[in-house]
Order: sequence, then C-alpha cells, then structure tokens
Amino acid sequence: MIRTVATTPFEGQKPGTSGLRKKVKVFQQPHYVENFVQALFDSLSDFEGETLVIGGDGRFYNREAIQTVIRMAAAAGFGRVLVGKGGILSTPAASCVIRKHEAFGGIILSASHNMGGPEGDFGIKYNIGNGGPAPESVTDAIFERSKTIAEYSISDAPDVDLDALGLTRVEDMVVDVIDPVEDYAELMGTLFDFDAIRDLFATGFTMRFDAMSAVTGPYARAILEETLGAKGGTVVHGEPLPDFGGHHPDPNLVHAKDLYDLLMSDHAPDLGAASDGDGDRNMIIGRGLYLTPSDSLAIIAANAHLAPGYKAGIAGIARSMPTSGAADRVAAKLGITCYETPTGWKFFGNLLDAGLATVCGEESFGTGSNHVREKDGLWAVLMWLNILAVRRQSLADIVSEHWAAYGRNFYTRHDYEEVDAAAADGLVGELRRRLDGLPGTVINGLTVEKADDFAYHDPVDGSVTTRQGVRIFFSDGSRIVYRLSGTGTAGATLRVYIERFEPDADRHGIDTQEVLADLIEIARALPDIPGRTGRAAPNVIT
Ligand code: VG1
Ligand code: CO
Repeated sequence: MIRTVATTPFEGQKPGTSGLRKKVKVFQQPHYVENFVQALFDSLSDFEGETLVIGGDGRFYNREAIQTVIRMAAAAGFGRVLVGKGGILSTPAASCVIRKHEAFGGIILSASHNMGGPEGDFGIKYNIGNGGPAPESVTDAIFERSKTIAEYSISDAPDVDLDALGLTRVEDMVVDVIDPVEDYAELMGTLFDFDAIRDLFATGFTMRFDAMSAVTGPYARAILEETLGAKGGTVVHGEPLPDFGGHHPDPNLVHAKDLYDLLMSDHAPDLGAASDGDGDRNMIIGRGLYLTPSDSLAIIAANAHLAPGYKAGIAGIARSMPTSGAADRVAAKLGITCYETPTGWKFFGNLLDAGLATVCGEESFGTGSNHVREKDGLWAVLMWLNILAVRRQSLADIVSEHWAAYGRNFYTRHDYEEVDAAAADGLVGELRRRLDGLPGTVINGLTVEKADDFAYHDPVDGSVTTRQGVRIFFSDGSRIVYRLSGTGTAGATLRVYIERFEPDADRHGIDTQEVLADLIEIARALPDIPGRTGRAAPNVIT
C-alpha cells in the first residue's frame, strides 16, 4: 500500500559539488532521506513507468537508504528499478547502466572519498538520463522544493532482497537486482585492447591496485585479475567495507601513502593504482614516479589513439579550471580545443553530449571520457595499461618524454581542511575585494598580471556559472587559485592550487614543492592564511 506521510522541511538539503553530503547521523534522522528523495521526484517530470537505476558505494547506511529509495520510487510511479546486487554500483558503473538501459536517471548513494562508518559521511546524488550528474538547474530546484516540502509518498512493502539477482515487485514497479560489474566490464572490453594488456601481464608486468576497501574491489578483481590475467593478489583491500576499514577512501599521497611508499621502494611493482569510495577517482604511480592527475590527463589525451575505442583521435579535451594547463599544450599540438570548466563533473556533461570533448579531467584524481558521464577510476587505470602495453616503456619514461616534448607544468594543491567556515568565507571574500587592485603589484619578485573570479559560460546551453574560484596570474605564466570545497561536511575546506610552467627539460627532475616554493609562500601570505585560519600549514598536500 502507498502511504502519504506528513513531514516538515530540513534546513540545508542543498546538493554541493557532487550531491547532498552530510554526516551519517544527519541522514539517520526520521524523514531526512524521504524529504530529499521526494524533493527530487517533485523536481522531475514525465517519469511514469520509466526506469530508475539505484546503487551505492557500500558504505554504512547504504542498504537502508536504498530500501527507502525503492519504496519511494514505487510510490512515485517508476515502472522499473535496476539496483546493483548488495546495493553496490560504482559511480561510473551506475552511469554506464543508466546509458545502456536507457533509464530515466539514477540515484547514487555515496559520499565518495569522505570517511564512512556510523561516525562518517553519507550522500545522495541524482544522475540524469545521459548518465551524468544533474546540472545545477536540477539541483537548485531540488533545494528549493526541500524548503517547502510538507508530505512524501512511500510504499509500505517489505524490504527487497538485495542479495538475490533477478526480478521482484514493489507495488506495480519491477525491481531487477543486477550484477553490478557485468555491464561495466563489457564496456571496458570495447574501449581497450584487452589482448595487448593480457600480453603485458603475461610477460611479467606487475601491478598493485588498492581498492581502499571501497567499491572498486569487485570491478578490479573481475577485470584485472580474472579477465586480464594480472596475478592473484594484484588487487588489495578488494572487499567493500561499510567503514572502508576505518580509512579515508581517498587515493592521494596522504591517504594512499602505503601504496606510494611501495612504489618508491626497491621492491616496487611496475605500476601502482588506487581508487576512491565510489570508484570515480584514480591515482596512478609508476615505479619511482608519482604522476599528477593533471599530467595524467595530458598524457592520456596525447596517447588515447593507442586504445581501440579512441583510435580515430579525440575531438576535444575538457579540464576543470584548477587543473593544470598541461592538457592545453596537448590540445594545441593536436589542433583541438581544451575547454575550461568549473570544478565538478556535471560541467563536462554538455561538452561530452555535444561531441565537443572526448576526454576530461580534474586535478582531484578524476579522469574520464565520453564512454560514460562520470569520471572513472578503473577506466584511467585501463587506459594507462593500454598505453603501457602498446609502448612497452616504463611509466616514468613515458612521462619524462612527454615533459621533454611539451614542457612540464609543476603543480601542487594545498588543502586546509575543516577550518572555521566564517574565517574561510572572510578570506575568500577579502581576496575578491582585492582583485581589482592586484594587477601590476609585485609580490616576492613576481608581478601580478591578471586576477579574477572564474566564471563559466557553457558553450552548449549558454548558462553562466559565476564565483568559481579566485585566480591570480603572474607575468611568468605562474598561477595561484583559491576556492572553497563543496564536498566537505564539517567546517570549510580551503583549497589552494599552485602551478608553474617549466620548458627546460634539465629542470624537470626537481622536486615540485621546491620549484614552487616562492609561489607557495605568496599563496600563504597574500590572504594571510595563518592569521585568518589559525593554520600554519596545509593538512593535505597533493
Ligand atoms: C572535490 C574535487 C572536485 C570533484 C569533487 C567530487 O570537490 O575538488 O574536483 O569533482 O570533489 O569528487 P570540492 O568541491 O570538494 O573541491 V568525488 O570523487 O568526491 O565525487
Ligand atoms: Co568519488
């Protein structure tokens, strides 16, 4: 039976960079999930009888939320739900399933790289029919609706058995529990030269893939070990755990330090890789060489034609604004456009749909292409394996050859996490106020050439998104960017992105923090980060 339940609005149900993210305890409040899901359904139209894809990264509260979403989808009039077995679907796999089965959209339960477990974070994200994150027009409508919601509709049917593949019903709606890996693995097989990668592993190529006890374990085992012949044990932390083993499922130099240390050691495998909570991020490390995500995007763009799915070449590249300019240099050489978008994958959707871009990337360990409408961790790993299988060089050699040909964009990001929100707002506000006065000033010997607050004009739908990050450009081509995170759940996180281009190959081997030392000092001192936030140093450097 379908019931209508009276409710009152919750404050702050505003989706951020990637969906609504809050502490688990916030989501556990009675009616909290229901209000948000009803606000979402109320913001959509014409989905009667249509298909909805549902899945999550397996974190604490995933199964409970999924049962609620299924009951509400039945009450709202969806005709069919496709849900991953065990409630599991990585973000890129959900995008793949939405597209392949021509679903109306999908609901992904994840807080991505944020901590899990009862004290950690939870999240809900809506993806539209192209498989990509809902654009801001949709997320704004959800937030507006959440402020006035007075009731929601829900079936009182018993829980669906999420562990049994196959069909059941909730009210008039069909529930199909699907294998979470199958469609995705099949798609990967169409994009990459699996035979060449199999040969690579057969010749003794070694790798460690750290799934960080998050969602990619089953995908990586099926594809790398079972299909491509990587030896058993290549995938570590391959079991998705509700609390990710108590770790941050965030593949970066801080949270995947074990992997980094291994790759820098004497017994390093040829390749190291890791993915995040929901499987859309990737970190790639060669033996003795850490690859920045910005360089990874550029080198993938330059070599994509080596993979069968991209052999005709790429139409364009898109990168988020804070991502380094390395990809721009590849685009220039290829004679294609490199689009610069605000942070967050949702801004790539229009460019991909319109065929303007083929590969996209963000400095935050996100890389992907037009095969789905999300960034895709395992895709990036397979792309690198394909490149390595064809070129038969070490990753370090490929990277240094690339720098020699294009120059190197030295790049680092400094994060100040969980700082006081008012202090962070004040800091960015002050920078905005000073923008007009900065050009022409000389700081630490560097002259400011231009300073602005990034605004994006979407070339496809004409929408304008403002206030996306304060940028300070120096006359030597260096750049500092400041922005506040839209994915955190406690206080504010200030991100500072620092970049300098170096054409001279003799200087490409120098340590990044050393090359950027003068800019790092300017970045810290200009808005007085220590004074305003009480932090002498960032707590995450990538
Ligand atoms: C961060 C990254 C951004 C990424 C987003 C979602 O956002 O900077 O590039 O798209 O996370 O990634 P923010 O607003 O905190 O800087 V994921 O893997 O958490 O879905
Ligand atoms: Co993620």
